[in-house]
Formats: sequence, C-alpha cells, structure tokens
Amino acid sequence: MLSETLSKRLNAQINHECASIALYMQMSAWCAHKGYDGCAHFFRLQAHEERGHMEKLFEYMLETGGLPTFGTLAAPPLSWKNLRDLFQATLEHEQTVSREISALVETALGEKDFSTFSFLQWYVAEQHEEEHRLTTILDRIDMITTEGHGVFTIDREISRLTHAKSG
Ligand code: OFO
Repeated sequence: MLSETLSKRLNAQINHECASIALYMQMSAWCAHKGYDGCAHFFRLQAHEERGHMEKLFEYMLETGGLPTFGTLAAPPLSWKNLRDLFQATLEHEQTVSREISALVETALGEKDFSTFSFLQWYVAEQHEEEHRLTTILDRIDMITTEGHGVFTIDREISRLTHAKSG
C-alpha cells in the first residue's frame, strides 16, 4: 500500500511523463515540418517510449492501491533555433526527469518502501541510457557541423541511430 506522499509523487510523475509525450510529439512535428524526417521519426519513437514510462507507473499505482489522476498539461514549446538547440533542449528535459526520478527514489527509501524503491530502479537505468544517448547525439552534431557537412548529414546520422535503437 502506497503512502499518501508517495502516491502523490508517483501521480505527479505520471503527469510529467504525459508532458514528455506532448513535448516529443511537438518536436517530431517541428522536425517533419522542416523536412528532417530522420529526427521526426526519432521523436515519434521517444514519445512512444514516454507512453510506456507513463503506463508502467499507471499500472504500479493501481497495483499498490493508488488512483492515477490526470491533470492539465502546459503546452510545450513550438519551435527551436536549429537541430542542435532541439537536442540540447531534449537533454535538459531528460536531466530534469532524472532529478524527478531521483527525488522519488529518495522518498521511497526515506519511507522504507522497498517495493517502490525496487520498481523505480528501472527508471534510474532508463534515465542513464537516455542521457547517454542524447550526449552521444550532441557530440555527433558537433563533430559533423565542425567539419561542415551540415544538417543533411546530421539528419541521416540520427535516422541511422534511431533504426539501430528500434531494430
Ligand atoms: Fe524520457 O523519461 Fe520518461 O521517465
């Protein structure tokens, strides 16, 4: 049985995951509109993964006596300066999510709720993987732009990484 505090915080995380879905769908729309099809596909997959994160929390809350409740979502930004700016914003968003997950882990540990603590370990590993993937993408963008190949090469590279991830 979840404590009231953990129930509230897990529910807040469900809503944060919904905000991530909206953000990544908006990023995908921006990329598609600009003709960056590889990046558009990347963000569609990201949004799909976020839905999985949200559903895992939703199921866990129901299994532990909580009631998931959905609130109002703030509208995500509509545009970014360029692809680097877009991926930098994505990394910063994921770093925020990592802090949210760490705070949840700390609360679960503080309450000696070891079931929730163990459940959250999946999110800790997932955040590590996401931050690593985004850092790699930003490094590749910097490499490619420094060498002057431009956004077409960036887009092709993101597409290749996305197919490797989904394949
Ligand atoms: Fe991309 O992070 Fe969810 O949890």
